[in-house]
Formats: sequence, C-alpha cells, structure tokens
Amino acid sequence: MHRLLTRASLSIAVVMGSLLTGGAAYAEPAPKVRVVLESIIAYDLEESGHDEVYVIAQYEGKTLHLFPTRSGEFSVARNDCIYISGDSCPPGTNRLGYYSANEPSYTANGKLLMVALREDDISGDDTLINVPIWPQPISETQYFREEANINGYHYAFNFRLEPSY
Ligand SMILES: [Ca+2]
Ligand SMILES: [Ca+2]
Repeated sequence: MHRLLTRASLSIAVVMGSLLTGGAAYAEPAPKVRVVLESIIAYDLEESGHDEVYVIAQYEGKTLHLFPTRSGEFSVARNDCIYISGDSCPPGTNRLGYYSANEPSYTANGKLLMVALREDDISGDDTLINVPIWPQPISETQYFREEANINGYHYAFNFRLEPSY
C-alpha cells in the first residue's frame, strides 16, 4: 500500500512538472515593459560631503520621476546604498532603505526610453548615469547593472525591465 501511494504521488508530480514547463513555453512576449528600480550605490561622490540624487525616465518627450517618488532629490554620503528592491547592497556599503520608487510601464515599440541617475545642482543638474533603452517585447525580466567611475565620481545603478500586460 505504501509503495502504491508513493508511485501515485510520483506520477502526479511528473504530470504537474510537465504542465508547468509547457505553460512557460507558450508564454507570449509582453506588449509593455515595466521599469523597476533596485538600488543606487554612491561609492564616491560627485561633490564633497553629500550628493543629491534622483532618477527619471524620459519617453516620447515626457519626463517621469522614479525616485524619490514625488519630486526632489535624496541626499547621499560616500558609500551609501539606496535600497529599493532586488539584490542586496554590496558588502561595505551603508544600506539605506527600504525605499519605494515609481514603476511605470512603457509600450515595447522600440522607441527610445532613457533612464537617468542625476545629481541636483544650482548651475544645472549633472547626469551621473544615462541608460538608453529601445524596449522590445520581452517574456523574461531583463537586468541592467550600470556603473560609472569617471569624472571623479563612482556610482552603481541597478534596475530591471519586467514584462508588463
Ligand atoms: Ca553636482
Ligand atoms: Ca549637488
């Protein structure tokens, strides 16, 4: 009896497994992509003391604030890591978080979508990291791991594009 039960549950497991695999194979690429911020790491600042950072998305002439969610900027010191989602902050960094960000969806039509990490300045804001994307339909999450160590500053900027319907 025990052996019979075991065999029955084994075959159920196999059927379920093949159903799951079959389902994934038929997934259509999503018509939209969602931008989900993960973290911003200030290894070395653009200014001395503190930088005031924010993230925007630009698409078809419109600019949307992703972080902070409403407007303005977020003050960081050297080695601060603003954590929003995804992988944890690198060892040795000072994790700030958990923060939220806006997660807009954009039509996957190949038009330019710019995701930018900027630093607020009276004499015109500085672009720390600019990531141009031409979104195509996707069925799996795409990860963007950007790092800039130039012009006297060192930042890492992580986000992902998720399929969106
Ligand atoms: Ca500056
Ligand atoms: Ca500044």
